[in-house]
Amino acid sequence: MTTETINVPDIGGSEDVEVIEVCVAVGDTIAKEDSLVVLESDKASMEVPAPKAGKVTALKLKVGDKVSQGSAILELEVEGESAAKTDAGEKSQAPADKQADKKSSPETKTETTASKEAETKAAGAKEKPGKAASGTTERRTISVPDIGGEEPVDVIEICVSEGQEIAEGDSLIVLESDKASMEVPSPAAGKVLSLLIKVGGKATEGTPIIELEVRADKAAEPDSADDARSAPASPAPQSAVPAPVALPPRSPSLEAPVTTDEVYAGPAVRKLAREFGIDLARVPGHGPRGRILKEDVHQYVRDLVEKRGASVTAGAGILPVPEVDFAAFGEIDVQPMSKLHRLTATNMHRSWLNVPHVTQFDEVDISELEDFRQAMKQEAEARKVKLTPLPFLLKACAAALKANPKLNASLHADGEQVVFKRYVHIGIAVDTPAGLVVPVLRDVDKKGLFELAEETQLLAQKAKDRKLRPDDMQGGCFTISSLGGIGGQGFTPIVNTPEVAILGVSRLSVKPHWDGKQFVPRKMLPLALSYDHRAVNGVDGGRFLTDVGALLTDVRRLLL
Ligand code: CAO
Repeated sequence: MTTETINVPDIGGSEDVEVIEVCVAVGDTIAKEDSLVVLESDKASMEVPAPKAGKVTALKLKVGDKVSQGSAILELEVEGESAAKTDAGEKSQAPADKQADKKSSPETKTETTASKEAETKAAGAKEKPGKAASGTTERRTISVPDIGGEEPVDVIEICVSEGQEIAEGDSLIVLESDKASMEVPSPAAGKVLSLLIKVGGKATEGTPIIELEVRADKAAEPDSADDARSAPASPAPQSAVPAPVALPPRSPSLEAPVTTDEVYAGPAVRKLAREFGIDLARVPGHGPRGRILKEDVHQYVRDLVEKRGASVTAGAGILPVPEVDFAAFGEIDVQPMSKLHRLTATNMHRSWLNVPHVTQFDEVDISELEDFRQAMKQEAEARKVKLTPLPFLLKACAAALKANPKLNASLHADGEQVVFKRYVHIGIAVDTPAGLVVPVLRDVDKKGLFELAEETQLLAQKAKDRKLRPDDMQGGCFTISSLGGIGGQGFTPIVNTPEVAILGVSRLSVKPHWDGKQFVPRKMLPLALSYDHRAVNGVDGGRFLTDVGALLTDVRRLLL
């Protein structure tokens, strides 16, 4: 039993590549070819497989570390072998190669240099041009270099177009197998004369990508075209190592392509986009020639979060409702929401998402209240007020709020205290052409029915005339939303935060009521009390609603 250090193999010359995943832990017993780590450069994601089986005794890197060829990955306890430093993936090498590898191990300058040279050549290693005289141009076929395997892989993106001037190193195509995605950079600058490959096609080493017109002065430069042209079919970067590029599917989202053919972005950016679940086609690119950078993706996500935070249709962590092209189904008329509408929608949504709502229902016999109200109508008219059931509801709620202080409260912003209010200000929901507003009547408990009727009318009128001042709508402890003048048998109102309860009033109806001897017609008023269950328990809500019912059933109690 010996312990070996497993190192990062030749990764195509890339240096300071980020470790994005460590696939094993200390104590793990791993099999040969098990994934050890996943590395990601701005060009490709690659998995490093175990060169042999064994037990992991120590990890030498962690997620976020930058590694290059030769960086230690882990220590592996291996049965029956002498201790050595082993490049991960060494397993597929022939013994002779292994020997060579040791000589030009990652620590040695020779191989590092070789790799760098190889990297320069890697893209377009299969060009087959001829030399051109100075001042002239030459036509070259740029082909797929060694991509670490013989299996044909998918062409998922063409990054250039015919007629385009490109620089050396610009991405030509993006290839993707079920294990990895990788970019193929151009080995030379020039003009793209023709595309020899298309999206959806398959490519292996040697598959022609483009015809490139290269200026002779550039063509004559050493280390680029010439070397590449004369390079043998088996390119240098992977010659001493097994296939380094292999990213196995880690999740369906990683596999699922979310981008379109037009997207100009590298694999790392594509991966990032997949992680965020965004469509790269929507992301504006700010790299050279509009290439999408990681920063672009981050900015796009930041903008999206901000936009969604401000949007009335989005909720924290909740998938937005998909956009629908309504015009596809018939004629439509799109109008902007008023500011008030947007504000109301935002408030409603915030309350809906923040408050655990409970709604309790009751039906209250207000026959005697109605008799009294009818009896008072003339007097009310003389005072130029309209005595609807609303002032009675205001009075009853004020009394019930005083009797049930938990509903006349707000949760403190610190989440640790409750603010009980010694005043009773009640808001009334008023429907206006511009939207819903909630003016607040102050000290309802101290006011009489006519005064409340008059004030309600005034505030409702101000609301409809859009003359409410901000302070007319502040300081509410509780809200009444009355749809009694409109109809309906009941509804579940949304708490007007930071208040903790709201009463929804529907239209009264005459119903048969058993009085012990016979059925008698009674005027029944449907009530619905919604409350914030963090502040109000069912018992509190039930007591409050019962109190309101008792006060409305026998209005004399309002005097007590
Ligand atoms: N059952 C039966 N009739 C009722 C009733 C009830 N619960 N409540 C009111 N009515 C009657 C009134 O008595 C009045 O009839 P008369 O003219 O014969 O007396 C008629 O309905 C209209 O009343 P109103 O709506 O003008 O007056 P109000 O005091 O009941 O309400 C106000 C005033 C400002 C609250 C109301 O005009 C309003 O805007 N309601 C809409 C509130 C709203 O939008 N709520 C929803 C919020 S959540 O989306």
